[in-house]
Amino acid sequence: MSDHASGAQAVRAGMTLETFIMEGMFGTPAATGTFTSLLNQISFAAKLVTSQVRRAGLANVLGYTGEVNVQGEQVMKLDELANETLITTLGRRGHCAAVASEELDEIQHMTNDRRARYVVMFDPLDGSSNIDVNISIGTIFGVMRREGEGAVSEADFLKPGRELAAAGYVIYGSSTMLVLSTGRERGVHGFTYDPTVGEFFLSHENIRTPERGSTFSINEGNACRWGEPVKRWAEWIKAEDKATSRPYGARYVGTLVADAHRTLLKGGIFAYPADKKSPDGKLRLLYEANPFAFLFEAAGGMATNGSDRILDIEPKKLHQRTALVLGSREDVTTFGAFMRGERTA
Ligand code: P6P
Repeated sequence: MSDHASGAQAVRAGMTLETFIMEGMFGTPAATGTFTSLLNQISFAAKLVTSQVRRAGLANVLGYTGEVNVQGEQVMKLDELANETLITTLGRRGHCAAVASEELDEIQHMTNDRRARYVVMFDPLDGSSNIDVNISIGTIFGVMRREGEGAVSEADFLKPGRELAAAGYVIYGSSTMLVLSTGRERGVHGFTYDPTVGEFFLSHENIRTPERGSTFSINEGNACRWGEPVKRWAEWIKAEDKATSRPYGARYVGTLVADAHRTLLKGGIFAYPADKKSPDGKLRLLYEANPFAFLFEAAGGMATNGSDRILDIEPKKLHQRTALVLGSREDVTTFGAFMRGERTA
């Protein structure tokens, strides 16, 4: 490109998330003012949580609250703070009828106004066990459009992920980045936060997951609990074979948002399979697996529970768990072949 970007590039270079949404670049859903406004609310909540995360060590919001959440996990102060921030922000402007959160046993109603056409599910702070050691954490969210004129209920959330209107995440890493999609036809776009301006700027337009990658991401500390097919796949991917560019490199942060973000951009495979300790898988369908499955498919990648498409799973419970395999089409397809016994090496 010449020293001076052409007009179009120059305009897009300073493109904020808010402008990108307002200009309907996320496609027709954003054409309705309420959807646009809802996405901008989520962006604002991300700015507030970023500020809390970046000051956590100073603002005495590290450590445990002493409570245990519905997952049976100890609640970090920052978990609670992020949860409250999202609820308060989404409760304004009247677009969000209800929310479901990893930190709430039940859905929380936000308004009785039937004009509120959306519900939002989220994990307010994923990877919170990593907060105290300054490892990347994140927020994961999905937006579902309500059907019909009835009162909002849990049924509005218990729909397959393929019906999501939008999904995204915020990763609080070396920089804060918000990644968002309203579906395959409109792509996946990343916006990096500039704290000196207080805005998210378009930094990764039209993210595409490579057809195949070179890293695998799984907690090998669970290997003794895996089924035989997963063990065979793990041995295969670590074996020396130049013709098929193996072994793959091992990468595992232990925060879904971080491992999934790297895999979305660079390709490869992330897997949290079911095992003897977590027979239904560990990760949550509604606010962890579905949003990432939506993003990976929109970026040309793939997301299964090992064999079946995540986005086709019919949810039965708000906090139900699932096995989750995300990544490059070729790598996830190979994993599935091992799981179905079609491959043993
Ligand atoms: P394990 C973090 O606690 C989390 O919910 C996800 O962010 C992450 O992918 C997973 O659990 C890590 O679990 O068992 O490997 O520590």
